[in-house]
Amino acid sequence: MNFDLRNIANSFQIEGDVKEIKTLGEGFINDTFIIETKGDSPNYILQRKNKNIFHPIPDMMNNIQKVCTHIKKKVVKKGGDPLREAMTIIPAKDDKLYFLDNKDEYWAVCLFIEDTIAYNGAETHELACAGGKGIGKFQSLVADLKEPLVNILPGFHDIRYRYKQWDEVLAKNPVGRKDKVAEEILWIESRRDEMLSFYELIEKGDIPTRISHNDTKINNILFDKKGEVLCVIDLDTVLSSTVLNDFGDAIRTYTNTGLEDDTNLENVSMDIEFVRAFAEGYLSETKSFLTEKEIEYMAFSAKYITYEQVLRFLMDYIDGDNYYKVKSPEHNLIRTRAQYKLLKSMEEQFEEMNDIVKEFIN
Ligand code: GN1
Ligand code: MG
Repeated sequence: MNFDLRNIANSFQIEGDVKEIKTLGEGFINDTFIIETKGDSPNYILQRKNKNIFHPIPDMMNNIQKVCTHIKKKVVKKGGDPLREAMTIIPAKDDKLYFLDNKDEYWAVCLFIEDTIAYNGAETHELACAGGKGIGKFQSLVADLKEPLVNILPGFHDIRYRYKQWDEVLAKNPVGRKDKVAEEILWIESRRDEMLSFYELIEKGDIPTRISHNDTKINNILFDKKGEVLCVIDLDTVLSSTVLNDFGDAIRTYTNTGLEDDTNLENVSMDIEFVRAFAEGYLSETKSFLTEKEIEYMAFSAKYITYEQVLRFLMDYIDGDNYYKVKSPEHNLIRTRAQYKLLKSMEEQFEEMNDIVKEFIN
């Protein structure tokens, strides 16, 4: 689809004149651009929000605004800079938090935070530790947010819901790919009971529900030049769920020695020293409020989220690539295999992961 990006940008309350609009990043869901302005005016991030995934988008934008406003108040109280330490949503000219274009597409703009770095992998232990602190701090900042958020992504990290989708896709087999991935399907099926037992603890309330980010992969965090976390971004998925999803997704991305879609499986494994570094940072911010059950299942959450990711990539492959953007017809299968290799590595090092959590709790 072709969009008149300038016209869209100018539908928002941005300062200055647009110089150029360029594509940014590698998101799998939304389309992201940077709006560069002339002179000293700030630059902005423009996103086409994926209405097939997040709905309703207006509710999602309200959720994000609630979270940002809450964080900004706290940053100001502590003498920090609310324009750098939290996302700033720029409303459209009609004051809505989004702009609906004439193709029925939703757009949103936020301030671009200058002098920051986003990483696609944790390069050092210090960075992983800082990332852990950042996610932990984010969770503690929103822990007392009392305003309810609308669940714009029902069933997002709910494995019962994922199995329902999975069973339907397998039954339909819409593009005839199922037979080709018989072995991969067994990877999912053989762990069904284990994953459901964990999920039951959340359903029963033994593991509490709190506001969490739900997409804590490393590139959703902005670091400053000193390597400290400045701001957690990509708040589309902020929901009431378990904080374990955030820990698990971070471990999935910070500790992988290869790429999420590595074609060379030998590259892929979980580096236990990065688990240690991330857990140290994370627990330094959160151990005061986490419950015993949350702590008990922290290491498991890494397996849970990685397993869920294997399932989601494989399900999308069988479904004919309708959810994730793909760069080649086999891309979702490549992702599936690489994430499965990571899951196996987590299973092999599960006891060590548990010991690390205990180490930083005591
Ligand atoms: C998607 O859009 P992005 O890349 O931040 C996805 C996550 C997956 C991730 C896999 C709303 O995140 O759940 O873990 O890709 N977001 C949504 O890298 O589905
Ligand atoms: Mg992202």
